[in-house]
Amino acid sequence: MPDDEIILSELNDGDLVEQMHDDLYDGLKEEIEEGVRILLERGWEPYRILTEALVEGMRIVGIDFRDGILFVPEVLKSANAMKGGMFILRPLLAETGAPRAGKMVIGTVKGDIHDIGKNLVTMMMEGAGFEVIDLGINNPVENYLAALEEHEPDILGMSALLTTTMPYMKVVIDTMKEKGIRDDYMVMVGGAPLNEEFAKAVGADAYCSDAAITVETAKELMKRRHNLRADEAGAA
Ligand code: B1M
Repeated sequence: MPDDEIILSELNDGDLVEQMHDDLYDGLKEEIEEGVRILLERGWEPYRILTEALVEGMRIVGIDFRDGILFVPEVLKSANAMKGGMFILRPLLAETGAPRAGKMVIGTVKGDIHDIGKNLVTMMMEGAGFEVIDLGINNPVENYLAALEEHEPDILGMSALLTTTMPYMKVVIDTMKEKGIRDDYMVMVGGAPLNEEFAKAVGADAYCSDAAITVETAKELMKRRHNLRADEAGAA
């Protein structure tokens, strides 16, 4: 073993998390998986590992990608390492045994292949007791419509990470309107370049800035929908 090799298990929590940011940057999947396991053994909550070690590390990768220091092949390796860590955390985040809170169909829009954020949202929603049907990436409007018909969810979620693909959300919502099914679902949208204003402009019910807020918002919308239906039933 070379003298300068870092033994992850010998680092204190702070140094380990920093080392994981570096390892994510370098796309070292096995090291990320080991780091996640060590933090779990030390009693860290899965959600804390996700946010402080993985999401924060990916934020740093994003800055250097933007600034032309990292390029697509390197960022793909980082994404792969991140997915390795997420794979370990996924069942733990879903392990709440909560009753079914609702059903959501989610997918990244046409032309867009970013899926890390969407996968995180899926994990957190499942953890909160939602059934989630994940359509994956690069979804044309037909995929969304077919999934709505097949799965009859309460919520349609759409993700977009590019300013060039985010307008496609309006195509999906407008098509739902044309078909007279828009109001049958709650539409939630998210992705780094979006904001509240955009969500309103495309006709979505809610903008979600991160996975935890997505869960809160979904619960809130489900409650509202439930109350509305109870009122309608009472009035009938
Ligand atoms: Co891309 N990329 N990328 N990329 N990439 C960004 C988005 C970019 C901001 C980088 C930059 O310049 N700083 C930039 C977009 C610029 C713009 O549009 N203004 C960009 C670009 C330009 C590109 C390419 C065009 C590069 C090229 O080829 N020249 C290309 C496009 C490919 C395509 O999609 N057609 C491209 C490719 C790639 C990779 C394939 C290399 C890889 C994706 C791998 C993968 O996803 N499997 C990649 C990555 C990894 C990134 C960055 C670095 C990280 C994205 C990420 O995973 N973030 C990203 C920079 C950045 O965003 N900082 C960047 C971590 C994730 C946890 O956060 O996705 O925001 P996020 O998700 C959050 C919230 O947004 C929210 O909750 C999530 C969890 O908290 N959320 C939702 C997301 N979706 C939601 C849906 C919901 C609710 C909440 O529904 C209800």
